[in-house]
Amino acid sequence: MSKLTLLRGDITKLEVDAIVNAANSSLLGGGGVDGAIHRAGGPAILQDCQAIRARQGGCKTGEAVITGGGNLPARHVIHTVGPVWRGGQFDEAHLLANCYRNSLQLALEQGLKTLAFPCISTGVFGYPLEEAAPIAVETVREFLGGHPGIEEVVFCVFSPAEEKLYSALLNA
Ligand code: AR6
Repeated sequence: MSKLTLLRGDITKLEVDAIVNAANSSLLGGGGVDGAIHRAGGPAILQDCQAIRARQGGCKTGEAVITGGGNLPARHVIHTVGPVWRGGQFDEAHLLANCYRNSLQLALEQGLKTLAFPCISTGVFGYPLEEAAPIAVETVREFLGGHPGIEEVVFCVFSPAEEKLYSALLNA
């Protein structure tokens, strides 16, 4: 059975098949976890992103693309684009669930077995954590139930508040 685990810390340090990046549709980097991943992973990740841009433009909200991991301990980075919070009436919940589902689907297609997610959209993009966390946990749980190929998913949280909330959801 696949495992769901919780860890507080820097996602760029994790030795998993892929870490997920909370990117933007340009795929050219930015602040938050995106900035941290590009800083730690080095220019190889940006090069791969630029190749994807040349092929298909950027990445739409809710979708996901994969690159190498550059200098990271993770072998790959799955870049997904979360929705910007605009009050909740603009399909944000569905788009956020798509980020988790499409990242997992891409991992499965690539034969990856372990991956780690940050709290997508809850930083710069302003999605309220209390609303985003249950979507993250439920979407991943549901996907893993139907796809035993993925062995472990780590929720990599950054703050004590995130840790508390996820811990309650995962133990429920
Ligand atoms: N490891 C794990 N989590 C982290 C790290 C890290 N090293 N650094 C930050 N977080 P954000 P978003 C957490 O803003 O809301 C960028 O500019 C952070 O505390 O990174 O999806 C992109 O280029 C928060 O819980 O992503 C986009 O333009 C979570 O990661 C935009 O921000 C997500 O916060 C995306 O905004």
